[in-house]
Amino acid sequence: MQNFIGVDYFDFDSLLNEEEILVRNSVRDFVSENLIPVIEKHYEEATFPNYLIPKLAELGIFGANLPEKYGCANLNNVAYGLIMQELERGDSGIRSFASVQGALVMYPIFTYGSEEQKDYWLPLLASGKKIGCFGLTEPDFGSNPGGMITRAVKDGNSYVLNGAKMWITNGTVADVAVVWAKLDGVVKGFLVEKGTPGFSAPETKGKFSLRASVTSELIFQDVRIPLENLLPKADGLAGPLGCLNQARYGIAWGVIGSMLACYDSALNYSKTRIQFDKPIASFQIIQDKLAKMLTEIVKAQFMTLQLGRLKDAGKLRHQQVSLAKRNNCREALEIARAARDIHGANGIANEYPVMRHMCNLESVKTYEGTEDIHALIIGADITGIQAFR
Ligand code: TGC
Ligand code: FAD
Repeated sequence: MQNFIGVDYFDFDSLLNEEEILVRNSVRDFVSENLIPVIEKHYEEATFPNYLIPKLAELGIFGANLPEKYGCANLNNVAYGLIMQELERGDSGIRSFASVQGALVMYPIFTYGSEEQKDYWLPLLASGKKIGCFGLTEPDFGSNPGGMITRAVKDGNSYVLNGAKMWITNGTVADVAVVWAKLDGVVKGFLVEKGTPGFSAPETKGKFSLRASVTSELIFQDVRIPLENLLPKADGLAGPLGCLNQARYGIAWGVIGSMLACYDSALNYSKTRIQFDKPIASFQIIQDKLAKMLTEIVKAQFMTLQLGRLKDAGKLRHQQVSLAKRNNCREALEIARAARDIHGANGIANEYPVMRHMCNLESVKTYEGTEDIHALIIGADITGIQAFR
């Protein structure tokens, strides 16, 4: 298979160090060789390519920006972001898998966990021997997770959990769920292991989006877990929201991968598709669409790189993450829609990746905070007036 080139219209690569380029290129090759040849089949059959998990672990993808002490790659946040970009060029489902494992399961254990929890879980999760999920959203509380109903009550040497979570990536296949529930009215994080009596995680069927990704409900009926399964350092809604910053950061990079895949497909298609005796790429309207796509890719690349540099410098504010997540998801969808249009009827066929990316991006725009919620986060920051309620 021919190597994927990507977009480097403004010599973006000159702003990356050797390690960042090496990491990006190895994940890029991995995706070209191992994921792209099989992804359409998985998408059609609504299955996740489980057999790639050990290979992803070998590449150091899970929790790639966490310390080596726990079996992680200890990469900087730009290299981490480039990994997300390359995975999502293949499919948002595989990036989602890596996002959840690293940013939403390993990160909270690393940040809020006890030494015992870190020593036990992080190497298992980094090596892909165990899979995790993150349960925040509930049937009646999505954008407003602070209203959650799921409760934990202390009873002797246990906490007893009751409630339900919905739309949980990897829920059915996870060995451990990071579950957010109220204990005496305060949001706390709990580790709930697969097989704990009263805990079930049925798969959500019938999705038109993120089909190559497992999505589930989590149900807790008098689920008794030991006291040491509480994440001791998470206190209040800021706990789960802190994890979301990590995942939203990864998404801001990830969707650039979808942009690259759609743009690449549209550009190639337009040069070979003949109408009115000429390639459609020779028509001004098509060129305008391609120019707009390229422009948004270049803008997203620079904004997101600076986001990563701020994160590495410890200066990143969560409102900046919201701005990038919101912008990049919206523009990725616009690019996917324009690419779909340029492919004409072929744009709806699985011979090309654009419709799959387009459908995936509808979820990516919604999860980790909808476009409108991120507008309100930015709005509150710049006006000082909170408009959620
Ligand atoms: P609010 O009063 O604003 O904040 C409560 C406390 O949290 C602090 N805080 C943050 N801390 C860290 N990072 C952030 N981004 C934070 N945002 C707020 C805040 O300072 C406060 O701290 P303290 O110490 O004063 O208590 O909370 P609110 O109830 O008004 O809600 C704010 C809002 C709406 C922005 C928030 O609830 C929100 O972000 N809603 C969107 C929900 C969301 O994004 N859910 C995602 C679920 S996980 C998911 O989708 C995974 S997809 C996985 C995949 O990739 O497959
Ligand atoms: P709602 O909150 O009901 O929003 C519906 C609409 O109302 C949206 O347009 C929204 O922007 C708008 N709206 C809401 N409040 C306001 C307001 N104050 N002002 C203006 N407009 C508003 N969650 C997890 O916890 N873990 C996961 O692993 C996970 N994985 C997911 C995987 C997939 C495939 C999907 C689709 C979702 C996943 N989610 C997960 C859930 C996701 O985070 C939520 O869907 C998202 O936060 C939005 O919540 P909601 O769907 O309940 O929509």
